[in-house]
Amino acid sequence: MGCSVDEIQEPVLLIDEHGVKHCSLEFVREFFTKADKDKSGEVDIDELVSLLMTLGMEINHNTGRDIAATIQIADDNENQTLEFEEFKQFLYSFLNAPANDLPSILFYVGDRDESNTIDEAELFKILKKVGAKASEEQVRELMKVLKGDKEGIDFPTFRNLLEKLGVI
Ligand SMILES: [Ca+2]
Ligand SMILES: [Ca+2]
Repeated sequence: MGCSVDEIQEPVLLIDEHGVKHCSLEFVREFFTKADKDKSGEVDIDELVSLLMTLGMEINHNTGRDIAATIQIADDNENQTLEFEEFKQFLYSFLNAPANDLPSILFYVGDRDESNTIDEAELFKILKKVGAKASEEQVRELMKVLKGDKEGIDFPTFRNLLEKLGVI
């Protein structure tokens, strides 16, 4: 049995040793189905906002803008709506990134496997999204230096990298 909207609370969240919140896939699916009122297989901003409001979230000008910005970053195929995979990344970012903090939003939306690090493939996607000017070769070299023998880079390193590349 899944969770209903009224039951969405802490228990569906797993908080890891870094304090990062993760949703179970079952929960994301349930949440997606609830949000996708017209059953089109994608969630638009109106559907999302109305669901968040039914969850008791107050949506003002600022939160609305923040949600819109996060949707834009999560919207991989740029059709202005969120398909399931995109929705999953939206939710992950929404749970973890502080409002209006672009580097954090990019980090969590971009961290597809929720590893709390950004690997090379994830980084390329993010940089493409923000239209970074660096070449693939430059980024690959930078990444090699930054991650050392680890799988990817952590948030402070990621933020630094965005600054170096002039993205933020
Ligand atoms: Ca989309
Ligand atoms: Ca990752």
